[in-house]
Amino acid sequence: MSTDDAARPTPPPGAPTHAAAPLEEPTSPREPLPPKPEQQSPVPTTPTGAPLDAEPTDMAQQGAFLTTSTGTRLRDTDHSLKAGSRGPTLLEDHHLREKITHFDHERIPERVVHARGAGAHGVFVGNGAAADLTSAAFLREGVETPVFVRFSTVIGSRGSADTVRDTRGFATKFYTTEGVFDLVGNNMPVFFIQDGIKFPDVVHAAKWHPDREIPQAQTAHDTFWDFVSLHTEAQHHTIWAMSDRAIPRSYRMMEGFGVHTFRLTASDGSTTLVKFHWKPLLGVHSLVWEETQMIAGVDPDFHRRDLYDSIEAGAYPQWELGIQVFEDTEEQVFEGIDLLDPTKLVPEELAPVQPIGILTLSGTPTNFFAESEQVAFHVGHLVPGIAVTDDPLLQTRLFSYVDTQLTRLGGPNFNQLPINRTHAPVNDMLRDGMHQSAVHGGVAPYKPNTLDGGCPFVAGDAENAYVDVPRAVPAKSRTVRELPASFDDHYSQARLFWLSMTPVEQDHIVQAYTFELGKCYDETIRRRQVDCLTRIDGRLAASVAAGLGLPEPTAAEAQPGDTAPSPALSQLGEEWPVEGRTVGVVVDEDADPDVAAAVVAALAEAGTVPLLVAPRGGPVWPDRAEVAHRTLLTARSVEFDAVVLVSVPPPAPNALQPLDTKAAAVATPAVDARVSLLVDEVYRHAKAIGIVGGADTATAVGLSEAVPGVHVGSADAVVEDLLASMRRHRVWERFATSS
Ligand code: HDD
Repeated sequence: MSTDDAARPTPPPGAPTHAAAPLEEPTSPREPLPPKPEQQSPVPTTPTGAPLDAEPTDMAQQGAFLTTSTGTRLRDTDHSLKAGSRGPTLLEDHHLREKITHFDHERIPERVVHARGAGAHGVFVGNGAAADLTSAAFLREGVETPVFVRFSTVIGSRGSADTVRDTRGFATKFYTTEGVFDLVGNNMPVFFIQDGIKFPDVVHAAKWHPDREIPQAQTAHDTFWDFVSLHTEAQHHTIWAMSDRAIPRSYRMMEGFGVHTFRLTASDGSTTLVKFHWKPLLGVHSLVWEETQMIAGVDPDFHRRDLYDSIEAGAYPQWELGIQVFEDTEEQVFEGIDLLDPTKLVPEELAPVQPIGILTLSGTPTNFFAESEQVAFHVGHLVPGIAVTDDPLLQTRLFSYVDTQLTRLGGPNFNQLPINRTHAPVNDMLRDGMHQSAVHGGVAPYKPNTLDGGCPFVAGDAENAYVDVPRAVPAKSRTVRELPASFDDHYSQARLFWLSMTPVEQDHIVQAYTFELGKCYDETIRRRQVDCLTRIDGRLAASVAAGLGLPEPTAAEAQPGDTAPSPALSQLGEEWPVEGRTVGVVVDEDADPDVAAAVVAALAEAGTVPLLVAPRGGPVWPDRAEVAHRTLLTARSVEFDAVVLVSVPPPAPNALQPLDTKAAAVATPAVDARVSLLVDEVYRHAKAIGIVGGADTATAVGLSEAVPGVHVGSADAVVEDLLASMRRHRVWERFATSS
């Protein structure tokens, strides 16, 4: 018995004893698992570009024994040091104080916008098509550049659900040999405001109400609609936000846009204006509104999980980077569209998107905080060959992104954090400050100097110095607080977007406006927004007004002129790969295991992820190895892009059944109510359904082959037809359109 045990008082009679429980933790020290090769953080260098002695992995956990932050090995981390086992805790316990103090400060302020997000590592490979337009080395043919991409929602807090209706951020950090280039874009090509001075206004309006901090991560409330119906330059972005683009199926299936017009500079000094586009190779695909709401409860991490799972399964998401190219004229106007106005897009039919490289995401973060949370993007992180324009939104952003990191990351040295470190040599004269981790040599961090031999020297053209493009400044201009008259058109492109949608997509837009405005309490706000809609389209305004129970709106005095639609803006009408889509394969013990195996094999062969869904967990058939990936209890339709019924499980005795009034109304239901619910939801959400068997099997779940996207027959035929439906993303015919 130790001295301590001797001092321990005997527990009172009846008190629970803490007899030694069986140990489950490993009892002998072992080295921690090393990170996967693709999860290494960028190779650390000092801010002067010299490699740090430490390997990246040396910077975090290492060795077998627990230590303090200064490396002293610890004997105990479960008990604070006390004056006797029932006595007070001693101030001298450094380990206790270090552990609690550090914990107390573990959280940093969340991003003021884009707080909820998820990141991944990857590589960008240029194809050389832009080499004549820009000197940027990473865009040359075959150059491979490491990247980190962070996707995000804009409005919600860090813990909000992934599938809310919102714009998505699509920010890419290219670690080029010439420095870091950040392309900080969104999944929509236009923005709510034209001048950055309005950013606090639009964000305050879109975020929760300040008195109660609700609603979370939504624009379906009075303050947002109050603002956008008054500040009408927001109407174009708003109609995008009411479209299916705002509820993406996956980060892997979103387009990305640099939004602003940028300026490329070539080695010969010539310049061009461009807009950047990311095109997902899996196509642009969205959820349906009811699905998003269900997922927000069933799996709030849906997009984050989808990104990590697909990368870890080797289904690496890919995007083509493309540019629309415009002549760099003094007016900076293309086909009547002011290229400096961030509320305007240029239809791809007028300026095709030319591919300049491919992005592949192939690594998940090793540590969410160190990478996704601490990554700091900035539109001013530019490399030689890429420059900004006078877009007044972009100009303000150039200030905001460094400024915000001072609060969020606690000081001016955030570019020394591993995820933000450039892979190019650094030789700056920035010194000291909070969290300085470099040990700078030399005595003369100033220019000119003799004491450090005049170092560092500035570079010229021959050494690839960044070029500040000499651009024309309007002669005799006066300081003004105004925007050019060309920015005054707030509606014609909102109408362009509306006219470019198919009837199904238009219906979804009508429903979204009706839902969001239906959540507003103030009728004057609803009416004012409907007035705005009359300027976009009469039928749109009338349909929303009807849904809200408002009088039929009168035609707007100023209708925007008719404009040619841009079919490229629609998500429908093409076929896309099905890689990485999940298919629920419903089986039970009565299903033929060989047929089920054939279905699973054919789906996997096509690159989808088949998941066996059975009435209970464990092996599906007594003598076979296949185990259920999901049970009827743990599965929910929203997890699947399509469903195949290999058998139709009958009601299981004593199974936990969802409340299903239809099933309850039938005296002896033939089908497990959870299967009926699954089929109902998959049907409603316009997903493909395969039924292996005959018409009677289909009838058992209330379907028939005549229903669009329902495929009945042999395993082979069902899988083939199902995949054909999935390539079109949804069974669009199932949506009853009003037009
Ligand atoms: Fe911004 C973050 C995209 C306008 C100020 N913005 C942020 C992020 C994205 C965008 C994707 C998240 C980056 C990350 O993952 O860390 N922002 C845009 C786009 C805009 C835009 C596409 C318009 C075309 N932003 C904009 C304006 C301002 C800001 C006009 C300020 C005047 N944005 C910020 C910020 C954030 C930010 C406050 C919050 C966290 C951060 O920067 O690092 O500085």
